[in-house]
Amino acid sequence: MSEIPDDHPRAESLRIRHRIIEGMEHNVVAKAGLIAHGRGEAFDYLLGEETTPPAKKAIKAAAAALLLSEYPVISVNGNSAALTPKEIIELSEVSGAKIEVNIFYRSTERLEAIKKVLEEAGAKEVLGVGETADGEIPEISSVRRVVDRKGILIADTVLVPIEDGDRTQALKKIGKTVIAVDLNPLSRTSQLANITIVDNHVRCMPLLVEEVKKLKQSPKEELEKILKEYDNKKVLGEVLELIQDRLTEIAKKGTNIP
Ligand code: PTJ
Repeated sequence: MSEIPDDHPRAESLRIRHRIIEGMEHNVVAKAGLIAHGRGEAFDYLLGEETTPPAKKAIKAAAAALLLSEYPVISVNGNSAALTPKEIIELSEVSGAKIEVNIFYRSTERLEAIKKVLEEAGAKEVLGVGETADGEIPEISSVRRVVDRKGILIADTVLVPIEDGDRTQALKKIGKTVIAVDLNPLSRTSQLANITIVDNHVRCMPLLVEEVKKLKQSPKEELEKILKEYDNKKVLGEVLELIQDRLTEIAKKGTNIP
C-alpha cells in the first residue's frame, strides 16, 4: 500500500481508511464494510471530525451503563476489529465486558479471521466463535441472530459499534440495554439505542476506556444518577443542532478550509 505523507491535509483519515482496506484484504472486513466506512466518513466531515460535547455526554453515560451492568458484552464486527482491536481488549479489561464476534456477513473464515485479530491484540477469551456460539435470538431476522450462550444471549448490556439496522430494535425488545457507536445520528441504530455515541469509533474507544477507568471507583448511586439524567433523544437533537450550526457558519464564510 502506498505511503501516506505526514503533511497530507487528510493523513489521519487516509490512514484509517487504509486500515479498513487492509482488513478487507485479510477477510476481516466485509466488502460492504468499505461502503459503511465511506458513509461514516461523510458524517464525520459534517461533525468536523472531532468528538463533540454531546458525544462526550454519551460516552460518560455509556461508561456508567457498562459499570452498572451485571453482564456486559462488546459485540465486534469486521470494521470495529480492523479499526480498534487494542481498545476493544482494553475496554473489556477495565469494564469486565466479554468480547463476542457477531457479524452480518457471516462465514467461518471471517469469524476466525476476526478472532485472530483480537487474539493478536491480546484477547484471552473471544466468544461467538466455537462450541458455545450456538445460541439464538429469534427476534433478529439476519444471521446475527446466532449468538454465544456465554455472551450476547445472557448479556444485560451490549455495545454495538458500526452497526447495521435491525439488531438494536430486536435486542431492546428482549430487554437488553444497547449502547451504539454510530457516526450517523439519523440511522435506525442511533435512533433506537438506549445510548448513542455519535462519534468515530476510532476516537471514541480510547475516551470510553478512560471514562470507565475514571468512574470505576464511583459509588453505584453516582453511576445511577448519570444514567437517570441522560436523555438519548435530547443528546441526538444536540448533535443535529451542532451539525446545523456548523453548516450555517461554513455557508456564511463560504468555505470550511481554514
Ligand atoms: O462485519 P459485518 O459482516 O458485521 O458487517 C459490518 C457492516 C459495517 C458492513 C454492516 O454492519 C453494515 O452494513 O453497516 P451499515 O448498515 O452500513 O451501518 C454502519 C453504520 O456505521 C453507518 O451508519 C455508518 O455511518 C457508521 N459508521 C461507519 N464507520 C464508522 C461508523 N460509525 C462510527 N465510527 C466509524 N468509524
